[in-house]
Amino acid sequence: MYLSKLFIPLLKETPSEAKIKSHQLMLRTGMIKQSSTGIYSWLPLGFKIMKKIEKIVREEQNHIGAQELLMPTIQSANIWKESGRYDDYGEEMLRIKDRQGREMLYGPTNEELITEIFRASVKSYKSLPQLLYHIQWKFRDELRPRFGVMRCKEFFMKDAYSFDVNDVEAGKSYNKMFFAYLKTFKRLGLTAIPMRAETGPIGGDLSHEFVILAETGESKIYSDKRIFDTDISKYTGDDDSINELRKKYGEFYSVTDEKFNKEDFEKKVKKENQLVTKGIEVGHIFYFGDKYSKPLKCAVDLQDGKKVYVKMGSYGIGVSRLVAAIIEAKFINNVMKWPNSVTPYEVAIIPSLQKNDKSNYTKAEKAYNFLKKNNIDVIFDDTDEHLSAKFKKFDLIGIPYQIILGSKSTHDKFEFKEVNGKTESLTLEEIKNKLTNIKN
Ligand code: 5CA
Repeated sequence: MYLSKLFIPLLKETPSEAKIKSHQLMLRTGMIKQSSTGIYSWLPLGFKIMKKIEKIVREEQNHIGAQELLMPTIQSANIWKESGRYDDYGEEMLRIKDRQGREMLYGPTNEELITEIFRASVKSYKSLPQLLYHIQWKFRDELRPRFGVMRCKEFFMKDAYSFDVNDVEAGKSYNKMFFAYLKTFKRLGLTAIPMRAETGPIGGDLSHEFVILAETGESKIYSDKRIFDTDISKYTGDDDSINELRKKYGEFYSVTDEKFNKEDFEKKVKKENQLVTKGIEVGHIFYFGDKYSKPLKCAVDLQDGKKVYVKMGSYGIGVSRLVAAIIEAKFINNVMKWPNSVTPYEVAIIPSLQKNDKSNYTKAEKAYNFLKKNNIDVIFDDTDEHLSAKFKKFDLIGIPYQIILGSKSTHDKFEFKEVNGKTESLTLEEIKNKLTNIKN
């Protein structure tokens, strides 16, 4: 992609309404544009990053055997009346009527709808366990939408639902998701810590929030620092190994403020290991047994002929929130660097271009064509801005590698720089090999 052709409405100034880095940066680099309070359009740069996050989330869901489906954004109020949540949910739910006067709503979450889908077809224990998920827009008429896409009204979420015959089997589904979440966040370049949390309007009595540390986070957290040393790569993902992993995490105190107990914290965590800080909730998982299956009469036949209400859990990841969360975690000293797994482009070619001398442009274009031919997703800054202005711009855009054509590049060597890392002088072939290795 030629930068001059990319639809990327860069802003020179930081918009005054943006209070945190990620919001400022997303507006300045034209990743998003506010359409109305708490509602955003995703422009090409931001959308490309979100799609890459979505792909990783999807791959890890598929990996544990979850099956993808798609449910509508607009739901009938009837199923919410059946579950009893229609009145409880309050003003966060956007309620609408269709032309026949039927009560509808824009789905804030889908426990009712998935239960309705499930009960219509599954009748026997033989079809269980089931893990179903969708990646879809959700709407919550938040009282105080803020921080851009971090807390907005319309957001993109992966939501999964598990169906099991009893608590023991349901625990296995919960653990599978727990493991898939840790792997997902690791692939996104994040350290997300599972913390015992309140269940709120979703309900149930077992729940973990997955939180990444950030000063700008809305969740206050209390934890034992040693929890950050847990290495998930040792765990294979079978039931026993995930049990071990859950136990390992269980050894360390880590809760959000609703679950905080000062006495407990001080008793269980030595002073030097106590960590009290803030974090961003990027995922949340719940186990709520038959909270929805019972009122919605979603039961299956057991082997002995008895009927049992299915035991359910639900598992969310804030896909659009993650775009902002990654920025909060990775934007250091005014320089952004996207993790390789989600970067919008793998490398940027940044030439110094003089009006009367076409040689750098020709060389840059040659490098661009060569890398593209070798399946490297590359962006070529073909604008005639001064090199220092280009660097400033790329400090914000955050492409992790740069090929710089300035005073240091020679006939067949290029200055290859890892953002916040070292600079080397490499041939095009060497650059291609390096980038291909990074990708794989
Ligand atoms: N159905 C459950 C399953 S998890 C559920 O809705 N859970 S939730 O309310 O915790 O939301 C799941 C995830 O969506 C959160 O962890 C968060 O990352 C994201 N999320 C929730 N509300 C917002 C919002 N207003 N703006 C952006 N992301 C949000």
